[in-house]
Amino acid sequence: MVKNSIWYEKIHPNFGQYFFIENILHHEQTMFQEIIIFQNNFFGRIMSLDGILQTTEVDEFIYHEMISHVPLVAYGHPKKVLIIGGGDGASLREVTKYKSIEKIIMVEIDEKVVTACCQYLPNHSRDAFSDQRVSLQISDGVNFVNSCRDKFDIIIVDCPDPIGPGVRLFSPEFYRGCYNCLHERGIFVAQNGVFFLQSEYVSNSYSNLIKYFKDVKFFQASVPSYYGGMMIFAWATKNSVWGNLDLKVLKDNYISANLSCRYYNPAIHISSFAMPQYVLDRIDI
Ligand code: SPD
Repeated sequence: MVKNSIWYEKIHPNFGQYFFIENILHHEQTMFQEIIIFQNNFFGRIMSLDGILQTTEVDEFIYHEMISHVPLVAYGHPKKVLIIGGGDGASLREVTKYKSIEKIIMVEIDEKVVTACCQYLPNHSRDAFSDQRVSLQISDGVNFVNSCRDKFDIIIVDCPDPIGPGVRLFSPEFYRGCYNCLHERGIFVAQNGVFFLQSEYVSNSYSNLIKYFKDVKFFQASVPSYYGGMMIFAWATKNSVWGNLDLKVLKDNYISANLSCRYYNPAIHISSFAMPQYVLDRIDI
């Protein structure tokens, strides 16, 4: 891989997408995965892990605002948040916007991702790692949730696809641990892939989450660099109190959080839970 060449992402056995490399900023094989960060003249800086595009400077706001603000605004005045993964720091950046939050634990398995992203993707974290409320723990997320005695209002799983270190973050063992360290009224969310190409992520996570959680549903957003259409996020709670989200409550919570977003707003929040019929048919709910 060299300057002025092309980086290919093999999305599917039969096709992929490509990006021109203007400049390579970072290339490293860690204990866990291969990290590449390069410059593209349209998407800005792009990070990939093990050949899979993780984030780009230009469209990351869509993914990170949705994975963070959908649970946080719904909950209203969250105090304790757990982020699993998210080494680039952008979910953390969104979470630290809430003044009500007293404690944020972020568990990332690969310290090298955090270091590389702080250096080459500084706009992702924007100094969120130095927020006094943040505790960054470099460890395995599955072990963390299964040994944690704390209870969180919100758990955000900002993980790669279920490949390499990401596999266990889609397992029943992980979901059981998340259930145990979620507050009774808490909300769990996790990225669940681009449905059109990775529908098995949603169907598998539905059948594994429903073993523990009372209410499991999905919301979506289209992120251009995640090729293939809408990206799905799983949402799971211990009871059905969040069954019918009220626009007025969301607007009040949004205003009192004093957020300024580029993608998220309360109307998008409500509409993101509407799923096309072919998705519902696959999940069988
Ligand atoms: N298909 C790759 C999806 C990656 C989703 N998570 C990326 C982490 C961004 N913080």
